[in-house]
Amino acid sequence: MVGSAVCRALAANGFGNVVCRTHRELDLLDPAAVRAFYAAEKPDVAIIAAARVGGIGANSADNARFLYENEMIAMNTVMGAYEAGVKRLLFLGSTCIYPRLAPQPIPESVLLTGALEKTNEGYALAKISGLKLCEFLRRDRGVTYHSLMPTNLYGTGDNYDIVGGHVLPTMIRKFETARVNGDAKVSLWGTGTPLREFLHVDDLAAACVFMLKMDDPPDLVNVGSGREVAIRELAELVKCATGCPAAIEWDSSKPDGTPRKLCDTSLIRSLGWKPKIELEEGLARTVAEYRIAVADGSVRL
Ligand code: GFB
Repeated sequence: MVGSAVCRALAANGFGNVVCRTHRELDLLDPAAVRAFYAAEKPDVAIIAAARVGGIGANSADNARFLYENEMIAMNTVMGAYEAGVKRLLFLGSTCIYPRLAPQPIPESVLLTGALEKTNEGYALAKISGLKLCEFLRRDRGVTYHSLMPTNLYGTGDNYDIVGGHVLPTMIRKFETARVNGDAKVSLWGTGTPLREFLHVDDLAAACVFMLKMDDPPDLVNVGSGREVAIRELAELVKCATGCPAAIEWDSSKPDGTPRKLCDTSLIRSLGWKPKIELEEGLARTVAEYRIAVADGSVRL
């Protein structure tokens, strides 16, 4: 989802010579394959959008896999770029790198000041390693490697897996399925009280291009919409966007995760960037895209 959005944004900004690799074309867990890719393509800039990602269900069921795969991807792609002489690199992480009980909104400065949220500790640790590797290479070896930490993302090309997906696409699928089947109830996870922030992936892609155009960007920059939404409120928004009349049931045997995760975006805003896609607008677009994908059988699961 993120890689494709970044490619679209680069093309829209006139960057014609973009080399992309899908998961099938290049296994980022394989250091030799990554080295060979850099040696063959000799990019001026690398953007690390690839990751093993998933929602609270996927993360909490297999923290080992999220740690191992994301650590390998980060080490291979960042160190591989450095060894191949790439001078500029943008590493993408996630705001789950911050302490579970961080002050809200979460400033970049609270990194590593407290314990992480257990449900996605593996993913967070791998992303912290990646951003630290960028920071060390920049400080000690003179390359411009920097990181963006996006809040919860959604939009074009998302994964709609019911068990492993993130909350927003999962809700779209649940409400759409209930609408089409005429089901009376939709079952959602947790208590509905946690607060989350959602950013459309095209806004993130625009932020990536913006940061890459800066000569001397900060090491670590948050990117979010600045709007906090309770999971219950999100459920009502998705219910409304899909036009599904079903009642909502909360399954409190499922985890809530971190209670609140709103990132402080004052740094990126002070640099001159702000998001453009309001949640209601992005949701309407995403539901329309989901319906097209269902109709043509291309929904990513
Ligand atoms: O997007 P999500 O799965 O992950 O959202 P996190 C989880 C929140 O939505 C929890 C509630 O409070 C869930 O209880 N929820 C309600 C649901 N219904 C559902 C449902 O049907 N499916 C899902 N998945 N959740 C992720 C991390 O954390 O955030 C990742 O696990 C990553 O590592 C990502 O950092 C940005 O927001 O809790």
